[in-house]
Amino acid sequence: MPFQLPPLPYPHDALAPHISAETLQFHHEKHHAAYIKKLNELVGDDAALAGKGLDDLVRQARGTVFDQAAQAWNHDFYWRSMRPHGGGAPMGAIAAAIDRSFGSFAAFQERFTAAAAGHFGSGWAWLVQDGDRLQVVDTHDAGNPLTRGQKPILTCDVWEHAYYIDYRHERPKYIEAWWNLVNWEHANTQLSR
Ligand code: MN3
Repeated sequence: MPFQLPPLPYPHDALAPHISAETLQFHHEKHHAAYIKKLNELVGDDAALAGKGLDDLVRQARGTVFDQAAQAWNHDFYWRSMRPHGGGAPMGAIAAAIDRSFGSFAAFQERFTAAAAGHFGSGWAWLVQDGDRLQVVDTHDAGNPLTRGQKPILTCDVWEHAYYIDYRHERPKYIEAWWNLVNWEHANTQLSR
């Protein structure tokens, strides 16, 4: 199988109480795993796609191959956008870049929260680098900012499966919890790439 489910970067219970072990188990071992499985089935049937990496598929593929590849990519990036005992104020280069692009961390937080909470239907909220500025964007379904020439820095999954077990229909409560998990080290690593 060309694509493997990457392990979660922390134990299932490591993000509690913000995201429960049950949510992570379903989200990683059922949802994320299903995208990888379907991607392998699609790529296995198509000689033109064999040997391509996930980044290439996200940038080049269309239709169902794009959907599965981008969901595989987005979930791996989402796990790494969070960490146990994360959150708080940003530090290092990302802190300065946020101030430069949004005016303040509070202004960025407000913008990102509004994008994540206000996104209609399934999708993702992102902090991206676009040229020399940071921006908040949201994408529908499997959408990924790489297809718009933007560099992903952080993401929050706003598909219902990301929060329904813990928060039912209350997406804003999940987003509030997500802020306690933000992995600023990951953001700094992406910014410097
Ligand atoms: Mn998901």
